[in-house]
Amino acid sequence: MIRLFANPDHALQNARAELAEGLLKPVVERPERMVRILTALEAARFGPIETPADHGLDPILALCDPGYIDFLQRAWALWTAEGRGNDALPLNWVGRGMRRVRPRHIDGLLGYYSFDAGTPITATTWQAVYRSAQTALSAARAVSEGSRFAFAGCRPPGHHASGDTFGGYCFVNNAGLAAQALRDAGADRVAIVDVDYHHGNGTQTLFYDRGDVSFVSLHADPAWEYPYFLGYADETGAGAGDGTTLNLPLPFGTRWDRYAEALDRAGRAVAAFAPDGLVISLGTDPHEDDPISRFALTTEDFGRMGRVIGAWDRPTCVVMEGGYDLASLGANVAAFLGGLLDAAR
Ligand code: SP5
Ligand code: ZN
Repeated sequence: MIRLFANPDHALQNARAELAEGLLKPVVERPERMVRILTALEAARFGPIETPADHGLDPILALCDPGYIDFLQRAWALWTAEGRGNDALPLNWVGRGMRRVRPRHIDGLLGYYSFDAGTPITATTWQAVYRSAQTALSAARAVSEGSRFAFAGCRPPGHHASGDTFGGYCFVNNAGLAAQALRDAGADRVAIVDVDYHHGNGTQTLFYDRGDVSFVSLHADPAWEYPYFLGYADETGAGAGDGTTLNLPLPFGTRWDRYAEALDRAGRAVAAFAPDGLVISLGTDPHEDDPISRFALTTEDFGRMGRVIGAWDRPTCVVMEGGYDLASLGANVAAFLGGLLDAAR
């Protein structure tokens, strides 16, 4: 049994352009993505798509820096106060030898709280971010109340955002909120497994020194791929979290055979951690047709992935991350969730 959650306000994140290859290009993280996903889920008849409840700001403030959340809420007003009507993007960052101070001007604040120029803030971004967070919290609640599986149709995605930094189309870490919600509802240990093509740097950062939430990620080698500055195999956790982070970087061109080996390693790590709950950061950007990615998984492989993860036999909250090929996106998500359900039969 799986419960599905999504909020129409996802469409309020509808930005124009991101900086890529030296040009402002049309964003790839678009509202049409969620339309495709929900259409496919309805066609697959997994069950009704529920509107998430409002769990308020407290769970967000418990995981994130309140100064950062205040910035997200006020950024558009500060931006338009400068007489600007176009989407907001950062263009300055702290460099070596400079000070990580919190500036007052919006251009300084955008740089202070971000790590790329591909994640625009619009007039309605905060509303979409807030509802996306509530979607993850509602899916986690469904799992903690006994549903074996839940799916959070989150948009914007979250895994690149830490508690105080946006980037990679992400603002608030939805998977992290779900993991913390499972903890708060009584799970002693929660494992997050991230299968998005890109390393979930924000999630890793949030839980790096915690022993109660493990983070395992399969992703393109950051030496060659975004986000470049985290996700290497020698990052294994710190302090109480020593040994609870596992990064499995994979080469361009990775197909199911190689992916399955890494997923098997992830499964052994999850089994050793013995979590009471599992959060999957689901990106479908490992698909062979993804426009910004360089793995070669097929729609059938997402079904295989779901069956493997379902066989890990844990209460599981699936949180949507990336995946940008509109033609295969819905089928990939449906195949993954179908695989989970097959494994639990
Ligand atoms: C959630 C998620 O998947 N975020 C990904 C953010 C990636 N942003 C950088 C994209 C760089 C695109 N370069 C494309 C070159 C292909 N022509
Ligand atoms: Zn991704």
